[in-house]
Amino acid sequence: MRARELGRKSVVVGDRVSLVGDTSGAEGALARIVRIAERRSVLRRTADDDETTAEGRLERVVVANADQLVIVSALADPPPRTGFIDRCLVAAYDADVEPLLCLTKADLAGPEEVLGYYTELELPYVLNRPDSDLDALRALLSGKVSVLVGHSGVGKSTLVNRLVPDALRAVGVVSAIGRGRHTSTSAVALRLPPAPGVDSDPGWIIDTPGIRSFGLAHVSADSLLHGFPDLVEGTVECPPNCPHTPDEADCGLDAWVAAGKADPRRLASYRRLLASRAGEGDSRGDSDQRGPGEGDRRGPDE
Ligand SMILES: Nc1nc2c(ncn2[C@@H]2O[C@H](COP(=O)(O)OP(=O)(O)OP(=O)(O)O)[C@@H](O)[C@H]2O)c(=O)[nH]1
Ligand SMILES: [Mg+2]
Repeated sequence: MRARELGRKSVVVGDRVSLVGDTSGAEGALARIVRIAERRSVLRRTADDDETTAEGRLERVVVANADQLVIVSALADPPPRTGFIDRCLVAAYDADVEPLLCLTKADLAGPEEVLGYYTELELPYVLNRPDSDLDALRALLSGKVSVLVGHSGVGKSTLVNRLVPDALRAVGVVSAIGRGRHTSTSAVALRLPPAPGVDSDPGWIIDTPGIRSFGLAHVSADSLLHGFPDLVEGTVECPPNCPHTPDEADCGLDAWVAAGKADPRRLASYRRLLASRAGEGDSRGDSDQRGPGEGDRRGPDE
């Protein structure tokens, strides 16, 4: 339990804490969390993108101290949404957490379209199907604390069960998008089992409930661009304080894309995020008041 002296400070999955009391873990044992160590990284999201609204200010810490954000996207059922992946990338760069794209259900559809969208980015990725071996993924998880995020039904818990055979995470059927039932309801950190014959630390994996959107009200307009490293160089010719919006005639990004240096869909995605932050629609009106780390019951929007 939390000690009273912690006040309203929240404890989230991934926190390193100091305990006093009976730390034996035996049945009936009681220990108190008396201190939360300084967090190395904090992955946050907000309920929507506009910081002038109550929803935009409702911030949820997804997880503390993660080294890697594993963006889990199914190739079908539910279909991939690059807008959502782009938001996760922004959040990862903002939190100084390395991104890894994990494409699941490769038995149902090919990855070409999603990967084609990210060709200009050196984004590490893994492909998964029910019969694929997980060696490549294990190698990328080794020695790190990795958190899985993605829409409901993309196969996060299925993956965790394969990586950690005694995890016994419940897996569900994919519900109609928008109906938004999700199977996992809280985030759980699990220690990965050591690989046979390998001495190094296998790392930790954190399963989280499905989310429908990744609100970015806490990320400044300037920092949004960090999630689009393929566009950054295209802004060097911009006038000072260029807002990079479509109505800014001198914005260098239009010429950058016209010259074939980046995918026009990436620029469109970046500008959608800018508009959303400015409260110009596209924000995800997910205004329910649930606590940190909990999933979104309604279905994915982006
Ligand atoms: N065909 C196929 N189905 C898969 C694959 N991975 C997972 N599934 C199925 O997808 C469904 C949803 O999987 P879950 O692991 O519960 O998804 P989740 O991401 O944990 O969902 P939430 O907990 O709701 O966020 C289950 O019926 C799985 O059997 C895959 O690689 N291929
Ligand atoms: Mg799950």
